[in-house]
Amino acid sequence: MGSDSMDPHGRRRRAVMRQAGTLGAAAALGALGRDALAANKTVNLGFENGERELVAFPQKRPMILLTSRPPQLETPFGIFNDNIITPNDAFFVRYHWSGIPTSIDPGTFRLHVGGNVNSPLELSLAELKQMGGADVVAVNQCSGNSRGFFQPRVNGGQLGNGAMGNARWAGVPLKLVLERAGVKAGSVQVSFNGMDMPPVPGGPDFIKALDIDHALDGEVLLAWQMNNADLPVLNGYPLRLVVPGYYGTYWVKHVNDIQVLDKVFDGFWMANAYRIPDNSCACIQPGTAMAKTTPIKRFDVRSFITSLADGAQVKAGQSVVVKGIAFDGGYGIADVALSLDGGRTWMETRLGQDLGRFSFREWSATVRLPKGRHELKVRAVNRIGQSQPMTALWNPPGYMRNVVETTRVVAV
Ligand SMILES: Nc1nc2c(c(=O)[nH]1)N[C@H]1C(S)=C(S)[C@@H](COP(=O)(O)O)O[C@H]1N2
Ligand SMILES: [Mo]
Repeated sequence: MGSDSMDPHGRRRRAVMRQAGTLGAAAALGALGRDALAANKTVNLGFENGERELVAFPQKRPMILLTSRPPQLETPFGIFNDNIITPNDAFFVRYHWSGIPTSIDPGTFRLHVGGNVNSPLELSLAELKQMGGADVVAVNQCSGNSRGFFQPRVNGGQLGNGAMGNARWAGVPLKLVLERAGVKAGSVQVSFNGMDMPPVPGGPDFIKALDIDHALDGEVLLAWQMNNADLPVLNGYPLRLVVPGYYGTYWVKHVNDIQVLDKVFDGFWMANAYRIPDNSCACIQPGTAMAKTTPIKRFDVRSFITSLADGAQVKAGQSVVVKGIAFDGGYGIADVALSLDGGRTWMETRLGQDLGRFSFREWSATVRLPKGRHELKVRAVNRIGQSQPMTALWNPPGYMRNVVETTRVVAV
């Protein structure tokens, strides 16, 4: 049954009523619009038109609101300084279509596996859970994370740096499920579809595909847990794809249909969207158009200072621990260097606990800053020598930003 309610901006939204009794709290979003509480606070993301409201959606603390229909929420950046693992209630949320599932019955949920297989499957959550557990700590990052900082500006969600998060994901390796179905010879790709739908007929359903070798590599998971708890509804309850090292676009939420294909999947979200310039920098001359494109894949290398916000004050002449995070597409972080003078000289930092090559890696350094203004920069290198550019690369969709970040501080 549908009913109308108002979102925090007073726009009309359709809300699906909670079906009392049959569902656990975690399975029901209830009347999203009514429950989303404006915290009556705003944050500024640091680019023009970067003023955002903080709004609490079900199972979430107040988060930076990009859109409410569909829910698109960014993690307030300070969260990344508190813990190397991003808490579930602060983990970012990204959807393409407003037709998101608002009530899911874990008892009747089924995962369908079909296409180019010997025996198509229909698996319940209980059956999936019996297939054994695997887990991985991995960063999920949106392709458009930090898009709001692109110069010249580009179309798309104007995100700050909070469309990323690091969690321990637990589930079953996709490989085991595909092997149970029996992948036939000649298979080329595997497609993944979730329970969300375009709200208008003809809108392309959000379906993604991985190459068959990738799908069978044992690293890709069908996950039901995040940080030892059920997935929050907005992060894909009851089951999502986890593709370590790859951009979030492949991490299909509420996944309930998997098809093994004997040709390259040509759906909109692979053939038309989430494509980058087909060259080594995934970049082109600012303001020009892309020629040859290819689907986006692995993260590039990134690093951030988390302990000091841009414009922060520190005590002059006293030792201060500066810390932050670094990550890459799965080779692992080898080194993080810090500059206190705008990039002229660099110092080594200490790396924190290693939670695996797909995780955020903490780094820290003890510094003393003389009175005055300072430009701090941080640059990571991964184990295959990839690093970050000193000036930002550009592409029309605003993907893969990984410029060396600058944090200005004043020592007083
Ligand atoms: N079913 C479904 N899964 C989806 C999407 C979506 O729109 N629908 N968006 C993808 C994109 S682009 C990203 S960045 C991640 C974000 O994951 P999160 O919302 O759990 O942070 O989900 C991915 N999985
Ligand atoms: Mo994304």
